[in-house]
Amino acid sequence: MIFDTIVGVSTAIGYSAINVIRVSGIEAFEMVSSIFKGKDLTTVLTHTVHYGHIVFQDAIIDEVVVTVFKAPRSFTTENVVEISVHGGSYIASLVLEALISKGARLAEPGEFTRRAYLNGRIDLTQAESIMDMINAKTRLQLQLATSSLSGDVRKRMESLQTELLDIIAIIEVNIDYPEYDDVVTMTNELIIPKIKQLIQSIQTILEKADSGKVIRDGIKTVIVGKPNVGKSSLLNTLLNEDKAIVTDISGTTRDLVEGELRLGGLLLRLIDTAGVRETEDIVEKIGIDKTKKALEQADLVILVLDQSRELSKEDELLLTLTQEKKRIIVGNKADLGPSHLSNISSIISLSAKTKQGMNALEVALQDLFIHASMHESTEVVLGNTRHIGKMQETLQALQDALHAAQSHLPIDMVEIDVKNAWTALGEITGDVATDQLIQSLFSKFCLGK
Ligand SMILES: Nc1nc2c(ncn2[C@@H]2O[C@H](COP(=O)(O)OP(=O)(O)OP(=O)(O)O)[C@@H](O)[C@H]2O)c(=O)[nH]1
Ligand SMILES: [Mg+2]
Repeated sequence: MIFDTIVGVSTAIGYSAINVIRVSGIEAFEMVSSIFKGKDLTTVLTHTVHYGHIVFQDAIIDEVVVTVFKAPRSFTTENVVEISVHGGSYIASLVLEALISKGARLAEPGEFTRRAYLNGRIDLTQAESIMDMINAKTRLQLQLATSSLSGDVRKRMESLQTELLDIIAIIEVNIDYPEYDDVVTMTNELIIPKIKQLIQSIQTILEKADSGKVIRDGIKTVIVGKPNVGKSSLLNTLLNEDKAIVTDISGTTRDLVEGELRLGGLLLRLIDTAGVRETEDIVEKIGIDKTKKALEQADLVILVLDQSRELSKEDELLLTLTQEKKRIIVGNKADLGPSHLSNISSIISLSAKTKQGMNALEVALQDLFIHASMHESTEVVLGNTRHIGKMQETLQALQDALHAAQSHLPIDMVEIDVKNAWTALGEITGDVATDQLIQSLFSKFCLGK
């Protein structure tokens, strides 16, 4: 496709040494050359770097270095020039202005990447992984995004699509040759095991995706316990800062206090809560309600008990309340002497105050999640919420198809479901993408990307 020439600043505008201005489009070389004093960029080789000056309206704006990428060997597959100017927003804005006066258009957010997609250089999963890479905060998040950038997700989706095509082919043969009566049962015998197998693969991918999601979005970790057991102290110790207020008064924490902890490549979104107990205090009551809500949404619960005391009614209530959750039970205040709670299985003894035993907690946290993560996985790990949603749609459509086939519904009914599965899969890679989807996806990108 031939598009107009766009320009954008690819670096964050602010106080920096260098800004990179990117120009892409059919007239990129001519436009930059018209304001560049140095080599004639329309005649230089691709992938070369040139020193010179940006001159506009007879004044030198900046001393720059330009990099030239000739179509189709560039990010967008178009002619691309990257101009490295000095930092600060003023110079960049002058160069933008100069290029716009030569006919370039200011790029919309994500427009460079959109062009790379529209020109067939990358698929949707790769475009999205660029955004995920920019947003990554941990090593695993980055790893997840880069594996998708390399095309792993696309390849896996294509292999699933091939399997779907297999099924569609059998159905089509049946529709084209309806005169053979025995073909109907024959078709069911052929496609039911194939659909079942596909359902199995997709279920495995979705199970893996759970850990992908955890890597991408972080683990929502809620610290709960009765008042005064040291929840806020534990949060502060984990974060290594005095984030939450700690006092010896029960009911100190009234609202949720949050902090982020990076642990072995994982991101924990820690939430300290108000201690749970019966209370008449209206503010505390609201806090406790929030605790219960946070508990429902938690990926992981750290239940804190005070091991210097016997188990109380409130502790028991919380043990029951969190039973179904992925949880770690902590026996805090280990510095105060022998534990009264050693009968509770897999309790981790530690002291938020002296930090003894904190290591064991970190190991337990990593064990819970890293095992399930991408390291030992041979199946592709989907980390992107949109992809996971589409995968679930695919699964649903296939389950409908299976049901239809098993109930001996007319074969064209089965085909509708199989084709729905095909469409949902195609929407992951962008094979089947609506303009609206493309528009909304790319508008989430930063400017100049
Ligand atoms: N000896 C000892 N004291 C601790 C330890 N952790 C917390 N404390 C003390 O226990 C008291 C309560 O600590 P907090 O962290 O405020 O407890 P909390 O669970 O957040 O309490 P609420 O917010 O009221 O629910 C404070 O006096 C802390 O100094 C510990 O490991 N050892
Ligand atoms: Mg507290």
